[in-house]
Amino acid sequence: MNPDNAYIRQHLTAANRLFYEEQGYLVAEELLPAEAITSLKKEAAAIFKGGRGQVEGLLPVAENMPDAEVLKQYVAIHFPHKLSPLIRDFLFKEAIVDILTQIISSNLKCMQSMLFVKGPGKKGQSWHQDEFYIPTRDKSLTGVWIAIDDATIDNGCLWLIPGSHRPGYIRPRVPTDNPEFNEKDSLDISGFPKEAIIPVEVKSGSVIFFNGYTLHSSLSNKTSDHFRTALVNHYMSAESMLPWDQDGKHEPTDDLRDIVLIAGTDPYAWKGITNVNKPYLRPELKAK
Ligand SMILES: O=C(O)CCC(=O)C(=O)O
Repeated sequence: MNPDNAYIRQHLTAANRLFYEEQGYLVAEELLPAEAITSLKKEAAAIFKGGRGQVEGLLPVAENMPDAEVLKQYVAIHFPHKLSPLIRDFLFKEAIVDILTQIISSNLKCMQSMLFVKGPGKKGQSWHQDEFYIPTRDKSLTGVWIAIDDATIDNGCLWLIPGSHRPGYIRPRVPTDNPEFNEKDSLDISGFPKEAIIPVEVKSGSVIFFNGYTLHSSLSNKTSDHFRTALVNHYMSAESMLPWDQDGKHEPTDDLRDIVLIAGTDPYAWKGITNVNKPYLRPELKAK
């Protein structure tokens, strides 16, 4: 496969689509305009300052505390679209939805957003497949990773293993003491050759699309002064039910209806919509 086809220049091409099917990811470079990204960055500061509503764990903000000082205290918040109309609008960005409706389905729903701040020294996320956490019935889960800051190897960009979604099963997790990761377990990637594992460095405004079975991770932010802010939204086909109990947080369900319909029609609209997932701060593993 030509890795060049990993890059969406303006519109998705047949070669891009084929690349996505075979490699499980795509990169749309600088897809979103700088002004949109600037507004997102300001919104991130407002959220973590408590300006969009109180979230358990948010710390008091001293008067005139610079945004960077506030943000350095956090790794990520889950479900920010439930606090912020601006972030909710990002779920519907035309340039993103246009691509998703071509790689997933014309009927599209979103069930999760996550806003990563990841300041200097913050750890990364161990190897995983998103479908382990958010199971769909038709393997349509897709991550949309929007770079708010430039993402580099130094500040902890995404790493992934192209083509690793193809076997289409969830791999076992093993314990890890890798200090790069915030978790104590990880998918075992020792069977993959080094060259199979790639960093996805992208400029601010770029968007990475990846399949829910694609193995991915991120390492720690090794800079002393750069954030690696990113908004990550998860989508799936509206045709699939969503048996997602949030790792046991909720009662088992065959179809979690805490979703946002993004495009097309919802065959399950008759079930109504719920609001059970509340915004929460991602817990951080403290250094020993
Ligand atoms: O951005 C990161 O550091 C990790 C993101 C990720 O693993 C995910 O969105 O599933």
